[in-house]
Amino acid sequence: MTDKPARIKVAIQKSGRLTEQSLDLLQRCGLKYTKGPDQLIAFGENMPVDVLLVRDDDIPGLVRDDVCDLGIAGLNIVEEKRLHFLQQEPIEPFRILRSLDYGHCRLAFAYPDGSPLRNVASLEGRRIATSYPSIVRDYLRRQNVTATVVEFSGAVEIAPSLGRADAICDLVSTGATLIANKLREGETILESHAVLLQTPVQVPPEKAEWIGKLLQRVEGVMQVRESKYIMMHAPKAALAQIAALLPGSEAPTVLPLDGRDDRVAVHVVCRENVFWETLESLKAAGATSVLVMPVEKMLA
Ligand code: PRT
Ligand code: ZN
Repeated sequence: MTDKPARIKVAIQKSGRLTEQSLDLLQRCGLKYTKGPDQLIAFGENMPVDVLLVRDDDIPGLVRDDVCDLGIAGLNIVEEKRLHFLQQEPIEPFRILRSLDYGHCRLAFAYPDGSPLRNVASLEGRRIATSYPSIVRDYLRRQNVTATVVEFSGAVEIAPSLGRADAICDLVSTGATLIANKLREGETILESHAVLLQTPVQVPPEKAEWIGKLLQRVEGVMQVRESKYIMMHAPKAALAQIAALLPGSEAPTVLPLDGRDDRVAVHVVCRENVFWETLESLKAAGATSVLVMPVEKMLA
């Protein structure tokens, strides 16, 4: 074990698609911070938690080497680095603590328009450009396809038109980049989103306590984002029907209404998003005065 002071270091992306939501998540967990003069570290003011702002590619390595206790990066980067580290040393390089609800994209094959290539099986003996060589090699091996993986660090989508590859495997979100480069999307090999990583090293108790607190708060933030507090008036006779319509709810609180024997007030927390269709079904079941409110904080 190293002799580090008991402050927790969390690595997040310095500037990119995951930065804003990662900082927002830490702030919602209660962290107030001041950025250092070099903008590479944000010092926690009210918790023993400092945030290192780095390139996303460096995050898994910083967590593996125990330079940082926690890290947030896309599963695409995490899985690529995990496979790479496992080749060097056959022990899990870090722990993936949980999935986060942002940074969604997919790692997928794509074939040039008009080419005879249509699926992974047709890639036998061909060249595939990608920034994810370990994931792609691992996938091809499992599919029993022998192909050459050409590593690109960016602009993978132009590799076929440059004559450098026959197909690509890259991240896709809306699909607009593929269309603009005359590529057809094929098989998805990884559904990706941001994940929270922890060092594989056992942490001292004073750090473990804060990591535990932080994790519980992350859990709360994730639940709150989806949760809604619903209030309505409903016929007593329709209570079972109404409870069945509410997504992910626990037993509702049922309160009497002044001067009404047949109707009650119903309050409930739904742990899933509530859509207009649900409200329409509640109304059809006899509910009136239906209010849906956001939940500010939650501790399960
Ligand atoms: O500087 P640094 O190395 O930290 O940043 P970066 O440029 O490597 O990463 P960045 O900020 O682009 O992405 C960070 C993470 O966001 C990725 O590792 C993914 O986990 C996630 N993410 C989500 C995406 C996308 N969506 C995405 N669409 N990362 C990249 N893209 C790119 C993709 O590579 C392709 O070029 O967007 C293009 C496709 O988008 P569509 O919408 O046209 O399909
Ligand atoms: Zn990167």
